[in-house]
Amino acid sequence: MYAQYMIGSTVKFESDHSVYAVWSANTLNVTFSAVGGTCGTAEKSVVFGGTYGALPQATREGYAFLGWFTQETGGEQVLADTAVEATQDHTLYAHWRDLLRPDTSSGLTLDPDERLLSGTPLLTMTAAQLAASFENDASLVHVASGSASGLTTGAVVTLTDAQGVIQDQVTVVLYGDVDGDGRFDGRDAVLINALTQRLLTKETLGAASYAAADANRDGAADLADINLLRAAGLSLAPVAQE
Ligand SMILES: [Ca+2]
Ligand SMILES: [Ca+2]
Repeated sequence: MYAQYMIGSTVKFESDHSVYAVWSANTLNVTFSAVGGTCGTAEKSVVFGGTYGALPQATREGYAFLGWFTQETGGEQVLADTAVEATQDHTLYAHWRDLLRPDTSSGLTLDPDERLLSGTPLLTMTAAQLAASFENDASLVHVASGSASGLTTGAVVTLTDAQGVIQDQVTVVLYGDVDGDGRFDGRDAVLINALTQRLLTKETLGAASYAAADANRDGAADLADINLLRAAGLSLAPVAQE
């Protein structure tokens, strides 16, 4: 003899006991394969004819999670409202988009949210050297340098796949080079001043120039940065990037 318990039932037992899960025939087990990444949820139960419901997130360093698919390569994407049409237990596979990953030895820092690239080596690198400073296949990394003389704030690094489809894009920041000419001088100071006067905003200036305006990287663009740029212009010295 057995009793059936609903989820949330309060059950009182008089003695030692065993409880067995009895799945009805149309309950299926879905396994999540993170394919190189990690996922906190290994599996979930779904019901044939129902929907998949909430699906877990997967994470992988240096990649963007695209969602769950029926095949490791290709296949159909499965969303929370996708109907369960499979009649057997099955696996869903994480798909990933490749992101730019600077070599750990490159001295470059990538802000993962703003997609801004910074670091002292940018002061002296050529576009070709920058393109070779990533873990990614160098033939898929393209640098629009911004200036013939070298890298500047606003230079764009693009990662494509073998078919040329853009996978990721990051923008160079040289702290202090607000106007993106690769120099550190009074013209940058003028833009920082306009920012402090609220004549310019992050939106009008762009994320890279806005980040560059905090030349001493103390968290605010203000008089100290203006003075730093004026001094840099007089001495024709670059602003320290570290
Ligand atoms: Ca400049
Ligand atoms: Ca500052």
